[in-house]
Amino acid sequence: MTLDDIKSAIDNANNIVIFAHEKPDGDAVGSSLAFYIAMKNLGKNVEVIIPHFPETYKFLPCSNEIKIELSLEKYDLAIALDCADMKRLDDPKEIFLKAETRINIDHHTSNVMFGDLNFVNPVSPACAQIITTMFKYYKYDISKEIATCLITGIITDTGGFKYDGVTSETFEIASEFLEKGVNISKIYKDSLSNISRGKFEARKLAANRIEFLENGKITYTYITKKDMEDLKIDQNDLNGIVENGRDVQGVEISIFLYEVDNGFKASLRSNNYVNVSDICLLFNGGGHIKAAGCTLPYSLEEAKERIVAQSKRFLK
Ligand SMILES: [Mn+2]
Repeated sequence: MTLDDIKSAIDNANNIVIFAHEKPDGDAVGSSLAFYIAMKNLGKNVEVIIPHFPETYKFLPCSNEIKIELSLEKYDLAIALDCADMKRLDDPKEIFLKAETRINIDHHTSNVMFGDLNFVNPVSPACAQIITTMFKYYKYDISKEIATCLITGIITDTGGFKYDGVTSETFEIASEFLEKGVNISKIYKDSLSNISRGKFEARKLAANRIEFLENGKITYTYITKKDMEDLKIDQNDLNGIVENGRDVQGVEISIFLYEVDNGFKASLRSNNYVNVSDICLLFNGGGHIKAAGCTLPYSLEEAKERIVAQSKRFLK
């Protein structure tokens, strides 16, 4: 079975490299560091590459060991975590492709099974929860450091245990980790509540621009490159903006656009019945049923028009 095949691949590898998705969130970062520490504990020569590491997660153990450039050209094993497809994989993608064996561990419904070995569970609320289950199955020692990284992934991808993907296992894991001495309350604050001034200003600006469309069933807002320059922030500081629209009563779909080199990235959230991953797939993106994204290579006006037009079609 796949889980055993992955274990053999790990056992047989000397040099391992760990990748996450571009613009990594708490799940991508937490999963990567948990895997990294576990591989180090096994005595592997392991590297984790995150070219743009978000400041928010500097509190995680071993975050100072994350590489922005890799030291080898070819690895025995490359592991992609929390990443649905090759397009979203962080750079350098070619090093991932060149590896002897490629493993894909993820929980996105839109995962395209791009690894030689794929362990994908779309009903798991976080990649970190899948990894927790794997480590238990492998009887790896889940140290306090590893548990801190894993619970950070779980807390951030569940919005602090509040999304409906949360399972009873999620709370069992949290309970076990609490017993190991992991400070869940502090992790919650560090990763979800405490935000920089720049991030706060970006949220304020985006909130001021929110438009209510389709009788208040859709919210739309945006941030341009110029805004990011003015506020001295980067894309990592935009996490959470799309949630603001979703929290308003009567809203089914929240749309947030932010400018990138080739147009705009769209981040979508839904409340009850719309599958936003399906909307984003129409634009070659994807994600989860209630949280997804895509790239719109258009001007702001055209990007807005296209994504809103498709979103409307999904409303009841
Ligand atoms: Mn995730």
